[in-house]
Amino acid sequence: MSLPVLHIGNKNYSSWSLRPWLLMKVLEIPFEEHLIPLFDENWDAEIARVSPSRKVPCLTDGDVAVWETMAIMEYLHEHHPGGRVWPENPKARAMARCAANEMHGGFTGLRSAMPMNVRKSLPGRGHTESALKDIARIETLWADCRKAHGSGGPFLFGRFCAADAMFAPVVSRFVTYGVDLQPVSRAYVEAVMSLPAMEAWIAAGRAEPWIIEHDEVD
Ligand SMILES: N[C@@H](CCC(=O)N[C@@H](CS)C(=O)NCC(=O)O)C(=O)O
Repeated sequence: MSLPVLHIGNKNYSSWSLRPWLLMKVLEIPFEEHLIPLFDENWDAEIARVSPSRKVPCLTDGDVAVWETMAIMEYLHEHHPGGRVWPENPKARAMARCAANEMHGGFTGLRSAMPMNVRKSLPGRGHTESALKDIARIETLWADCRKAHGSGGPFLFGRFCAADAMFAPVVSRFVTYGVDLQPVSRAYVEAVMSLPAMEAWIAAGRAEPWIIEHDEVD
């Protein structure tokens, strides 16, 4: 039987692609990766072939296509039960889903002022009022998750789960833009950045030749 295929965009820029990719790597869920460089000359034809929404990420598993990041997380949860994608504890699981969905639907101030760019170091850039407001909320959320359910490990709910995957691009942005953080957040950033899969994604992003002007704040 063939492996599911995760269709992703450029590793330097595609924050949505990083999320399911990292989750599957950390949880050792086997998959093949298909990278389509965003907006290059083959983009329109390639993305139309694999993703109904014409966006990445999209997971194809046989004749099933799953697009939208949160839908991919839930699909993986159904196919890999046992408290790996979401925490096993129901209270922790509810909070993890809230945190992940808050990330999915929000923090637009941060996302527009500090686009993910793993190969750059831009300390002090992008610190707009709305980005700082989002950052304050993220720090509170991370601290609440760690305090309530984080005793079993260094991640939001102890062991790495989908909520951590959702925040991995935020972690990367905090590093790129030199965001000043509380000690709890700093320790969490360190834990995510030290994941071998995160290091591998960043190394691959740094090696990419493509530049998307729109995502370059300098
Ligand atoms: N809501 C979508 C967002 C996906 C998304 O915006 N992906 C970007 C790349 S990071 C994309 O494919 N952009 C192409 C386009 O907008 O045409 C999700 O959760 O997966």
